[in-house]
Amino acid sequence: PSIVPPKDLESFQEHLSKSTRILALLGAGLSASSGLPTFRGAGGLWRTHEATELATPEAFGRDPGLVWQFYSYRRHMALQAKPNPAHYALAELAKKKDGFMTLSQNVDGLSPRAGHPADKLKLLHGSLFDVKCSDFFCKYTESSNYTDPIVPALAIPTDDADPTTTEARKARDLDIADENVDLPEIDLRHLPQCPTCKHGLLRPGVVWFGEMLPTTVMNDIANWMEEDQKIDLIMVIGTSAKVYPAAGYVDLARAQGARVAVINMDKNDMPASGMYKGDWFFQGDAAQIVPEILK
Ligand code: BJW
Ligand code: ZN
Repeated sequence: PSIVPPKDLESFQEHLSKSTRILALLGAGLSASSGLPTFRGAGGLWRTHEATELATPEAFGRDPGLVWQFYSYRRHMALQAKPNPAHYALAELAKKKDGFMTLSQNVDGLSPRAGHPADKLKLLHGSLFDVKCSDFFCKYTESSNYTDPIVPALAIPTDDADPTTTEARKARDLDIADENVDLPEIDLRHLPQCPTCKHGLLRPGVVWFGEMLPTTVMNDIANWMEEDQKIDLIMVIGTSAKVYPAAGYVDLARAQGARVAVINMDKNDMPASGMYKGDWFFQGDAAQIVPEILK
């Protein structure tokens, strides 16, 4: 059954069909239905740690073993997860519309796996499957590394459960996120090592707090958004829209004429600048709403 008010659906779809330049800004809520946790609120805890506190250069500097176990777990979960109907609906729209661009804060690889055209998908915060050297002066990077675990020391600790049954497999997968399960101490030498400089630790190719977003990504977006060009619509999907510069694209798009459509589970999670006349707020699970409004 539809959970979208028919009047809103009608006016949104009419605007969408007339729109020639469209942005989609994606956040963790898009992948929530695929079983991947969000950052803030419920689910934002990993063991006893706030996810946002592990996503920092300081945390990696202090305890690279802990941070790698967090990311190794997330790589594993993302590889097990499947794109949901919203990922597919966005990928289809991107293929159909010329003036379309997706700005994704997600690092889980689900949009690419749903077939989203790569030239219309900008990964603002990198990818769990990119890896780079943590030495500032070393330029080593690697993309599309799907090895799970990335090194043997990061294998999820096995318990006594029988690994041949699905239930046991599930229990095993979730083990390391449970704070009651002991986290193994990992010797630094057993963490991923840089093959180029031979002394740096490798780190996930994601953007942590205080770090710059990839320059090429920022430039591509700036070019697409060139000031004098009109933007008709920005869809803000499953994001708390609190992290900058990502959240700032809503206002930049608005300044170029865009109407804003928010798709979020929580009616309080709207862009910082609030809602304007002519905007839409579709409340609910993105995996259900996005395919419905893009139909
Ligand atoms: C559902 C749902 C369902 C749930 N259906 N919906 C200007 C002002 C103030 C501060 C700053 C500023 N400019 C820069 C800053 C500092 C900082 C920042 O923004 N801080 C704010 C928190 C205030 N920004 C940075 O540091 C950025 N870098 C930078 O600015 O560099 C320049 C610079 C350098 C040096 C000095 C100064 C400037 C980098 C930001 C990098 C963010 N990185 C992370 C981790 C990525 C790696 C990883 O995945 O581990 O990115 S943090 C985390 O937040 C992750 C996310 O992409 C990002 C956004 O989170 P998201 O996706 O919105 O998730 P949630 O959990 O917040 O929200 C989920 C939403 O879904 C909720 O609304 C739910 O209701 C909803 N939902 N289920 C629909 N089924
Ligand atoms: Zn290196």
